[in-house]
Amino acid sequence: MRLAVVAAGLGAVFAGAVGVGAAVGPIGAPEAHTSAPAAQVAAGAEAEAGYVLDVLDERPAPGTATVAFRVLGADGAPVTAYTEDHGEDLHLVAVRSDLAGYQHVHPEMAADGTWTAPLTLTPGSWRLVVDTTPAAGGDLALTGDLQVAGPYDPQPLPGPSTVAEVDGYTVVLTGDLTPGAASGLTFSVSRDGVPVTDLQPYLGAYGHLVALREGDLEYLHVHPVEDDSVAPAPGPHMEFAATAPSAGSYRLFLDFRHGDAVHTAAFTVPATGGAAPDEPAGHGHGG
Ligand SMILES: [Cu+2]
Repeated sequence: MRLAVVAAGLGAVFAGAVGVGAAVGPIGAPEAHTSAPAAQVAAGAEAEAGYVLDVLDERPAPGTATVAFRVLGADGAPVTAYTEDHGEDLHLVAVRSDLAGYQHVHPEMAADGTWTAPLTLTPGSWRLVVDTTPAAGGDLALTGDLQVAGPYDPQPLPGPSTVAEVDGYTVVLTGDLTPGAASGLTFSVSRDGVPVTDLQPYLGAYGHLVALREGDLEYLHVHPVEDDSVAPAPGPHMEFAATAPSAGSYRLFLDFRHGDAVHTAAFTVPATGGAAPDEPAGHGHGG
């Protein structure tokens, strides 16, 4: 049953935030990976809608490594044509199995469909998430793993917190996660006690949120709260809606851009209480 919920609800790995407020921002409504047919969304599975993530070297050395991979279609051939989303053909998230070392990068593709990107890897098992939309269709979140040799130094998940400090910024999270129910999450950015109101667009939005569950590294369903009648404001608030498929601890990674640099604020958020997760009516899926 849980897998069915996952398949139905986990379309969004990346979601852009709509700023809250009336100020006119320089960008339009953000895009989000929320429109994928449920049957094509099965985060956590290696194959999805017939597509497979083919990691070319699953055992890179620790340090700065170039990860290389291909997206193979149902016919086994590498996909070379993609549809841009959030300004990129393909988004790669890498995180160690203890949810440390989060990286969100944009690989380059060679003509033969081989993607490469530099990652900084410490010993341990790493989860790769490739978020992409082949031109032929299908909004994918393909996963794979890397095993990096060396002494693994697992880090405990930081305790739940609604405040994150990063690069001199303070980000405050308002909202809770309730298993099986949509919840609003608002992030507010300030620096030295002053709200930041001149966030810079990053990948077509003012904020991007990636969320993973402790343990199985499953994704949380996240999408921006959109109001088509109001242009997004460049801070200080970024709003998302999220549905936690089941109880557990989630690590949220919020990317935002300010001062010509991208900053990532991370939060541990427990999802407790609420209704037991169940498969929503009307969410068909391919099993
Ligand atoms: Cu990206």
